[in-house]
Amino acid sequence: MSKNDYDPNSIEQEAQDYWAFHHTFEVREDLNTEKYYCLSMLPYPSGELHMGHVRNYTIGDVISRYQRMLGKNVLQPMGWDAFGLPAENAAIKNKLPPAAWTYQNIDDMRAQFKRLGFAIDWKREIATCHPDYYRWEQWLFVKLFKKGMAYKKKSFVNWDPVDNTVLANEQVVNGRGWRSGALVERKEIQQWFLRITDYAEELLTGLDKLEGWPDQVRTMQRNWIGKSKGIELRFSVKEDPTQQLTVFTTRPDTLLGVSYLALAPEHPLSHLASQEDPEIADFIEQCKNIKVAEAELATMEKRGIATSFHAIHPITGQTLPIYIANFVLMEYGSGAIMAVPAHDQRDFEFAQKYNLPVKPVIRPLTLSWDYSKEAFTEPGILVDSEQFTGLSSEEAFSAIAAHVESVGIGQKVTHYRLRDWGISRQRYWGAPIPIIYCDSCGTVPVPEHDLPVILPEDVVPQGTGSPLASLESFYATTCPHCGEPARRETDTFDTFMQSSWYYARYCSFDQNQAMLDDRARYWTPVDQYVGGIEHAILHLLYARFVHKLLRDEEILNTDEPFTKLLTQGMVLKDGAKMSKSKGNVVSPTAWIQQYGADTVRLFTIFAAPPEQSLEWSASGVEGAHRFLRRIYVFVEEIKTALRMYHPRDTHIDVQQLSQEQKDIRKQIHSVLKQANHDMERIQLNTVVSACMKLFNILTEVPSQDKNSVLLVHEGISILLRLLSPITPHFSHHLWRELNYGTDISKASWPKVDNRALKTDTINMVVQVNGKLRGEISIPIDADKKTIEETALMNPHIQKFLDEKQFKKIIIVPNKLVNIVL
Ligand code: ANZ
Ligand code: ZN
Repeated sequence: MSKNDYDPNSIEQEAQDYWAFHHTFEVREDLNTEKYYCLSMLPYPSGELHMGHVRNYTIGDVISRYQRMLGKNVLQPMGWDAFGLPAENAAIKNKLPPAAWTYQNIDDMRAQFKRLGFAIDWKREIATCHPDYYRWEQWLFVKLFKKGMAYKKKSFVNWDPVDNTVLANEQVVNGRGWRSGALVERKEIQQWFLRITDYAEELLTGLDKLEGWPDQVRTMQRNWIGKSKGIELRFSVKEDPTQQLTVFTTRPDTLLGVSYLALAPEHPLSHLASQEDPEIADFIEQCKNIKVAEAELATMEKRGIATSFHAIHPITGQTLPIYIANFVLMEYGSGAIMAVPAHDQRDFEFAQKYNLPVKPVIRPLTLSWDYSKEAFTEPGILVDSEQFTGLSSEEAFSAIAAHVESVGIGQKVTHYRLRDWGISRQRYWGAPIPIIYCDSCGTVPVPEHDLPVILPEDVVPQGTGSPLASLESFYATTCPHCGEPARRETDTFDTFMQSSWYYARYCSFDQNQAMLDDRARYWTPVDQYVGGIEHAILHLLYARFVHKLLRDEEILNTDEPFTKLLTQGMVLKDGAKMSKSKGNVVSPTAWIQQYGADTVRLFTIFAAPPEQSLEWSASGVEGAHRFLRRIYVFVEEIKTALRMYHPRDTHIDVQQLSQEQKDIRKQIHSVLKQANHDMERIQLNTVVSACMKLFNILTEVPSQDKNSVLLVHEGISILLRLLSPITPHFSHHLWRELNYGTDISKASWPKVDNRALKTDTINMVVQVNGKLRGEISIPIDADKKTIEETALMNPHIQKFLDEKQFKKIIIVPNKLVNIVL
């Protein structure tokens, strides 16, 4: 390699040393400068850098560096989502404690991240498995427990009867335990929950204001919260006048079409029915062992069993059978439904199977409907509905709701699909839940001065049972109230707990007296959040919820944590998502070694718009590298000429430029204008296209005089600054080489010179009495009087003018002059 050759490795090392030595990316709170908090979702420390990371963090880094050059006080931190299942699985395999594996991975990955040159304030780094971090989560939990926002209730888990352990959903493979192969059972155990449902309405309405979020994500969150308006209606039970059966329906307009009622298997009335009937007991038992995701409800086979109970229709007085059905969920509404087979597809399929009547009560407005084939589920006009016949579905909703309210058997209600957040995990590698159980005092939170409850880090899980539950040194303690021997909670927090407030902790990373402080109020909300679409629902919803909890504790002072959200697309290889299971993973490390970080960064930015999927391409990487090399070689060639001018002598006197040079300068600034526009809307790939265009313009400047050199001088300075967020090392090096300054990351973002965009003169057509008679050329900023005079003086026009007598002159700016005689 000759001395003039582009050598990314040494250039990148040199730039990174410079930034480290000057603490370039460490930031402080500064009330005099506009703050900008740019955050990328924190990685799980798997130990292996992959292309998804490179893409995510490069996009975040480009935004951060750009905002920095706009003069803002920019925070970009990094940390590790360090608890979780993979570490436990690795521990079982390697017979090493998860802690050792995790800390080693963090060290490896930090080095890989640093190699990419991200503008991160590394002194704020956090690892969520560190007691300094999770102690504040425990602290918050205790506060929430005392307020009643955290509570315990029974809920189902996947139980492996051979390994005697609770399995995470991803450890259940085809209904069997991943290690033992045993059929997984559903088991009900006590677990901790946070009352996110108290915030359902605010979480929903808040989405309207999040205009900086993709619509897709907002829609997904709306659907997840699932607000439904309907009525709750009580049916009397014929056989037992002490019983009333409450159903929830969103379609009170279909009330006259009810042909049976159906209960969830866990419903109390189902339980009552099972006591006298072993077949019913058996059916309920079978339902218990089938775990249904909500999405499967629509497609799975509808099964049920009749009870001996009947309900009385509140309007017709008719007797309706009561079934137990596998598609009715205990956790939604009231756990019981009024079934209308003519207008609900699930009810229809069930009715077909068990020979129950289908009674149409809603007719479509126009088309005709074959009610024996499938349910008609749209709104329409009521038929066969007594006094409500002839109403529209909408009118009937109000009329029937009013009716049931007036006779005292029901009322309007709103339900949310959102459930409270289950935060207990029966796992070892997580933050301990700070609760103590005492035989006399009950459930006691760990007092603040005893926090953190530290997770022992030297445990190697075996995959059977819960390690903490059999670790006496952990669970044996004394009651904070009465001092008697007591037992610690051995469940740990869901890892979503850690990722729902880390963005705030970066601001107060070294605070050991409180969870957060003024610095968190200064930096939050995050101005730009960048991460994967796979977090569209849970992570983002939990973080929004915890932000509101912190606001209500007066720890934070805004409503939402993330003002803008960018969800970057996937990285594909040959059209398929890069993933270990597909065996098509391209490791970025070797590519970085061969071509340098800047090339890999440039490739990931150029190959696709940030939100779309990116197809990995070796030739694309080579192309990116060639582009940088061409710039490098070009700069080497013109270096001597450019260096003759000190930056303060490089002012271009526009008046002195030739027409050709003016045209070139116009091209440079119109490319810059487009690049700035795209940068602002984070359309980063076309910023790179702009850089390519700009470079081509510069290579074609005919170099004759001082002004040509100055033009190239200006153009290269723009080019390096446009590129610097994307290829920071490369730009840093050449910026210094050309004596533009010492640190391009502190240079100001290039501004468009609007004068350069203007053409000096424009042509206007001249009409006399509406007829085209000539054309004039006038200065672009000419005033009305000048235009009029130029038109009137024009020899072609003059011959049409009658002794300069005219009635008026109409001017259409930049277009035409009409002289009316
Ligand atoms: C009668 C009816 C007639 C219904 C009709 C729908 C259409 P969303 O909109 O999702 O809230 N339902 C109520 N509780 C249920 C439960 N625990 N498990 C399963 N299904 C339940 O859905 C509300 C509708 O889902 C309710 O309105 C009820 O069926 C059913 F033509 O009542 B509907
Ligand atoms: Zn006690």
